[in-house]
Amino acid sequence: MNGITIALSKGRIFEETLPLLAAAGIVPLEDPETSRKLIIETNRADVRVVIVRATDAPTYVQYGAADIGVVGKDVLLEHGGDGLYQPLDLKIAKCRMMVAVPAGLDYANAVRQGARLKVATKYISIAREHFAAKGVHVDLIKLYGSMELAPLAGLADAIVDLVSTGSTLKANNLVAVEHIMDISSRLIVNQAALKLKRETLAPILDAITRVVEA
Ligand code: PRT
Ligand code: MG
Repeated sequence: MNGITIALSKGRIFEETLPLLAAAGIVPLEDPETSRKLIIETNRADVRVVIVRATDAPTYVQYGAADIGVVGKDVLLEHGGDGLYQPLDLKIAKCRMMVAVPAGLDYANAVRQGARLKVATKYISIAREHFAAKGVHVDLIKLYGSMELAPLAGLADAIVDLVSTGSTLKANNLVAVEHIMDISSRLIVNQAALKLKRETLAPILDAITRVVEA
């Protein structure tokens, strides 16, 4: 295939990438929220969008099944970034990676005592690195979603999760106690495609760069 395949997840990444694609003259012809199609044609015969699970976008781009993709820094750090060229912070889908605990828990004390803290998260590598850097001993428990439930159900003492408005934490009587890092989405590019499809890719990457920096 000589054209360009773009990997996007539906939801906030798809929505927030639309204006960036539009600036590059690319308009998807269907909405993944209403269409069940996983391959979406665009106004350009040589550009298509594939709809993937957010955590699968780096994998599609790494193996060249997609030439470019959009992915949260959280997902990228957990993936490792092998085989990916990351030219651009798109500054979309912004949030913060936080440590949160049940309201009322004395977190400072819990991490000071040297006792092992049970931490539930989808973001094992980010969490491991964060607590290792602080010298805090943790037992990490891998979850795939609804991290907020873990401390309430007695599975963990704390969670590491993304926070945007803070309303999910609040609704579950949790409070953020540490800010690990700011998160936004990145444009990732397959390294081979960057060379082999430069003629088609370069104008798209340039147009997106211009609109992000504007
Ligand atoms: O939802 P699904 O399981 O299919 O996949 P996903 O969660 O990986 O995808 P999606 O589309 O929800 O998220 C894609 C990317 O958006 C993530 O990788 C992040 O980089 C980014 N992003 C930005 C967020 C949020 N904001 C966010 N608030 N991802 C998730 N959340 C969740 C968070 O995990 C928590 O459960 O929203 C909840 C908190 O939101 P507030 O507003 O209540 O604080
Ligand atoms: Mg989600």
